Amino acid sequence: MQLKSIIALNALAGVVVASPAPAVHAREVDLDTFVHNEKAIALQGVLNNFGPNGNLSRGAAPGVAIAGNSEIDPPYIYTWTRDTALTVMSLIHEFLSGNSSLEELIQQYITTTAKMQTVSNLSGDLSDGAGLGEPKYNIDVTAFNEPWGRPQPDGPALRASALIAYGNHLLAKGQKAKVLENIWPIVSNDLAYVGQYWNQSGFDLWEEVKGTSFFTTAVQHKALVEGKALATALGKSCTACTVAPQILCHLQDFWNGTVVVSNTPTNGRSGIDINSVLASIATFDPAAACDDLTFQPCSARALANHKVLIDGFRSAYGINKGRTTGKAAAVGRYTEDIFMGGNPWYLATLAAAEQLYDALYQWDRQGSLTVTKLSLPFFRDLVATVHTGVYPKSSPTYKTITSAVRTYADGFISVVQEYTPADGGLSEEYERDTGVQKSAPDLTWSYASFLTAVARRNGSVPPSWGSSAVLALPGKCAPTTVQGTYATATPSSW
Ligand SMILES: *[C@@H]1O[C@H](CO)[C@@H](O)[C@H](O)[C@H]1NC(C)=O
Ligand SMILES: *[C@@H]1O[C@H](CO)[C@@H](O)[C@H](O)[C@H]1NC(C)=O
Ligand SMILES: *[C@@H]1O[C@H](CO)[C@@H](O)[C@H](O)[C@H]1NC(C)=O
Ligand SMILES: *[C@@H]1O[C@H](CO)[C@@H](O)[C@H](O)[C@H]1NC(C)=O
Ligand SMILES: *[C@@H]1O[C@H](CO)[C@@H](O)[C@H](O)[C@H]1NC(C)=O
Ligand SMILES: CC(=O)N[C@H]1CO[C@H](CO)[C@@H](O)[C@@H]1O
Repeated sequence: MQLKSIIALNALAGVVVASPAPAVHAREVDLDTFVHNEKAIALQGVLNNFGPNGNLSRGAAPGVAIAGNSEIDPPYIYTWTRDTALTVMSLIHEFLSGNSSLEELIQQYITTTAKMQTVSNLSGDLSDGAGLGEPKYNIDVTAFNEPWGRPQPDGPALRASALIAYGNHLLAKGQKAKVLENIWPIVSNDLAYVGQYWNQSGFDLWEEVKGTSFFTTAVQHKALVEGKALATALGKSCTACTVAPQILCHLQDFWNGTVVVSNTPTNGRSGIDINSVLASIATFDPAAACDDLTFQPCSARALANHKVLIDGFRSAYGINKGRTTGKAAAVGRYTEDIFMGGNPWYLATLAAAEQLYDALYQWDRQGSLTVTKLSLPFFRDLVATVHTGVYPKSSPTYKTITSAVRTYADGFISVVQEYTPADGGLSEEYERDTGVQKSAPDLTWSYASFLTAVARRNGSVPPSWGSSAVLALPGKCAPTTVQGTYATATPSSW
C-alpha cells in the first residue's frame, strides 16, 4: 500500500518475466452465476482473514483482520484501522440483511477496538486522542513502531461509523443499555478525535500524500452527522459533532468545477483518484437526493467525476485496449500509480460499479432522473442521443438511460470476472498488461468490496445516515475544532 517501501522492492525484482494468461474458468459462467458463486467465496475470504478462527489469520486477536495473505512484498500481516472498519461495515450489512451468524465477529471487533484505542503508539496515545489516528497495528493489538505515513485520520471516522451501524441496530431492538455500555464510550473517543484533529494534515488512504484528502474529509463528515444522531438517541452530547458543517464546507474545496481533486497538495499528480468514488460509496445515503454537496453517487458532480476518472484508465493499461468510452474498463487507484508496477485494483474496479448501482437505487427511489449540463457527458457516453432534462420514471428515456447505466455497471463486474482465477481468490491487483493477479493474494478489502458492490447490485442498501437534513453550509468556511475528552472504554460481555 505504501509507495516508498515498494520502489526498493521493484528495484530488486529486476526484469519482469512474461506471465501466463490468467485462468479463465470464472469467465465460463454468466454474470449472475459468477456473482452468486463469488459472493460466497468473498464472504469466506473475509472470514479467513479474521482472528481468532480464520484459517489465514495467523493468530490474530479476536475481531482483528490481516490486510491480506502476504508476509513480504507486500508485508500485509498487520491490521489497518481503515481496511478493517470498511470490511466490518460490509459484514454488518450482511448481518442486518439476515446473516445472524456474523454477529459474534462484529462484537469481537468492537471489544478489541476498545483495547486498541488504549495502545500508545508513534502517533501518540489516548490522553489527548492523538493515538487514535495510528493507521496500523500488529495483529496481536500491539503498536507498530516503524516509520510509516501517520497519522491517517480517516480511521477513527470509519470505525465510528461501523460501530454506529451496529449500535443503531441494537437500539432498534430496545437494547439502549448495551449501546451505552459497550458502544458509545468507544464511538465517543473516535468522534472526539475527528472534532479535534480534522483540520490537521494527515496521510491519505493510500498512505502517500500528506495533507488533506477528499475521502477522509467525506467520511469524517458522515461520522459526525450520524454520531450526533446516536448521541441524541442515547441522551448524550457530542460537542465534536458541532463542527460537521465546517467539515462539509472544507469538502467543497476538493471540487474544481470539473472533477474531484482528491488530495491537497496533489504531490505533482492530477489528483484524479478512485479516492473520490470510494468516498461517494462510503457516504452513500439511499434516502438522499442527488446532492452535489455530499457528492452522492447520483449527483451530477459524482457522475461527471466518474467519467473523467474512468476515461483516464482506458489508455493507462494494456488490458483496457478496446474498452473505449462508454464501455467498462479495468480501474486502478490513479493513473500515475507505480506501486507494484501501477496496476488495476479489484476494489477500485468494484467501486466504479458500486457508485452506479447506488445511483440507480437513488433514481428509482426519487422517481426521476435529471441530466444536467455537468452530467451530460457521462450520460452521452451511454446513450448518445440524450439531452439535459428531468426524466420521470414512467418515461421511455428514463428506462433507456437506467438500463444503459446498469449495463455499464455490470460491465465493471464482468471485468472483475474476467481477471478472477478459477478458485475465485481476489488479490489486491491484476496486472496492467496481462490481467494476471498481482500483489497480496486474498486481500481482505478486495473481498469486502465485492460484498458491498453485489449487495447494491441486488438493491440491498444500508440505512440512511440523515445526510439531506444537514446540507446548509456556513457562510464562510472556518477551521473550527473542538478540544476532545477521551477515556478508556471498558465494554462488558455481550
Ligand atoms: C439478492 O436478493 C435476493 C432476494 O432478496 C436473494 O435471494 C439473493 O440471494 C440475493 N443475491 C445476492 C447475490 O446477494
Ligand atoms: C482456507 O480456507 C479456504 C476456503 O475458504 C481454502 O480454500 C484454503 O485452502 C484454506 N487455507 C488454509 C491455509 O487452510
Ligand atoms: C452467513 O455467514 C456464514 C459465516 O458465519 C457463512 O458461512 C454463510 O454462508 C453465510 N450465509 C449467507 C446466506 O451468506
Ligand atoms: C482547515 O480548514 C480551512 C477552512 O475550511 C481550510 O481552508 C483548510 O484547508 C483546512 N486545512 C486542513 C489541513 O484541513
Ligand atoms: C480540475 O482538475 C483537473 C485534474 O487535475 C484538471 O485537468 C482541470 O483542468 C481542472 N479544472 C479546473 C477548472 O481547474
Ligand atoms: C508518542 C507515543 O506515545 N509513543 C509510544 C508509541 O508506542 C510505543 C510502544 O507501545 C511506546 O513505547 C511509545 O512511547
